[in-house]
Amino acid sequence: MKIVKINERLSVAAQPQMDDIAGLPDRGFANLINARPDGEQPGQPGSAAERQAAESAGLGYDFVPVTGATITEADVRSFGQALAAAKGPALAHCQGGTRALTLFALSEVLEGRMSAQELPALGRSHGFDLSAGLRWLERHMAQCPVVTGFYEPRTGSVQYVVADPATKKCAVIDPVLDYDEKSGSTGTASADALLAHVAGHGLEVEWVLDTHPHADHFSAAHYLKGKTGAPTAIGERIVDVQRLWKGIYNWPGLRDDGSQWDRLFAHGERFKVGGIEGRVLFSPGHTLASVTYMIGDAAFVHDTLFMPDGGTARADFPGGSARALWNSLQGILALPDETRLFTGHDYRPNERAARWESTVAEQKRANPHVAGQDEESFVRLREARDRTLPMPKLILHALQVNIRGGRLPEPEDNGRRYLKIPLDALSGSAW
Ligand SMILES: N[C@@H](CCC(=O)N[C@@H](CS)C(=O)NCC(=O)O)C(=O)O
Ligand SMILES: [Fe+2]
Repeated sequence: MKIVKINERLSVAAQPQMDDIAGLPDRGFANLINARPDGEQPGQPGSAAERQAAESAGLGYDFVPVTGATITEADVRSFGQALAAAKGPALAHCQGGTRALTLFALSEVLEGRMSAQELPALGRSHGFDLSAGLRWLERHMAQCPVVTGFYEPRTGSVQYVVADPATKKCAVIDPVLDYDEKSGSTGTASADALLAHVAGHGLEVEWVLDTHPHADHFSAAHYLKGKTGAPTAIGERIVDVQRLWKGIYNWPGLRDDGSQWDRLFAHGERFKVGGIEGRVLFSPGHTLASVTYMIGDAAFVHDTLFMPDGGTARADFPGGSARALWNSLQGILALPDETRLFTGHDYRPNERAARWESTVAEQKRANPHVAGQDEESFVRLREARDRTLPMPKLILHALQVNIRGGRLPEPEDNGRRYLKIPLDALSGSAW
């Protein structure tokens, strides 16, 4: 059996036979890693026999079966973990050795110990062709935006910068314009922190996206469009929200055609952040217009699912519906298990540190608003909880700004801007 030494910790080989395995400890190996699915070829020993031979020779044994076309990030991580946990030098094999070396190289790149550009040379220097591994990395990177969350503690909101590392293009999602209702002051510190991040990382803003017209803070979309020139967008059903609140505010002059945004997204519409594919899922319930932005493997689910220990968003604002929210949750939970979910708020249950990233699998397992619930039990639970919640402190302040894309009211003849607060328009009073 030809063994190719890659480094002190790893060698790779083609398929070993039983007596090769028995001899591995004498050749200095402590572990055997099998990257080959069972039953690829007649006469192949298979993982059960290999494991038995390895264990009777005193070797550790790991089985990480892949084919060239089916390598996943979990496979790459498993291979890296097997190698890291090996008690001494490991021998990894597949049929000819290429998959074993590919898994190693991909794991080194994902762990940041090697760059993708070094793959071909690593392969060549050991007599392997790693070009399929390089293509895997390119595909993988095209699917994985770098997501930076910015927690805004006054309203528990999470703003995001979502970047394509290959092109340095990014989207900003749900930016916050600061507002202190006691003094009536507005400010841009939260939005400026996003701009500083963008500048510091050499990024270019391609989109300023809102997931829904927020009821608890002002959107900084209009401010950021002014600063970056990037187009703004929101879900197309914003027009329904405009019509609803146009009545509540008695505001005949409000344009209710969504023209305050550069683009209105319909369910299923696609867009790009650099080279990464974006897709829009209509996810109403919290509001009539809510959308989830799916960018590569990351879904910005805003006020649908919070972190698992925070349950779900409320559904009792004008136009809200617990039943619609349940349906939207089903659409999100039908995404692949490993999809990264980024929430729109975190209210820090039990005063834990703020958190905003989960996965579909984690939500299905650990969020009590979805695990073990059905539509009826969820609607009962959601509506019962909503009856206990006072209206958000800023709902009447925020909606008149956010249904115009984050524009403050026009100044009056003295140059000052004023908000308009309808009295006795909403239920949910604090007493
Ligand atoms: N206390 C907050 C409440 C904000 C609020 O109602 N947040 C919405 C999202 S915009 C929510 O779903 N809250 C769920 C909850 O409070 O349990 C405020 O006054 O601003
Ligand atoms: Fe919200």
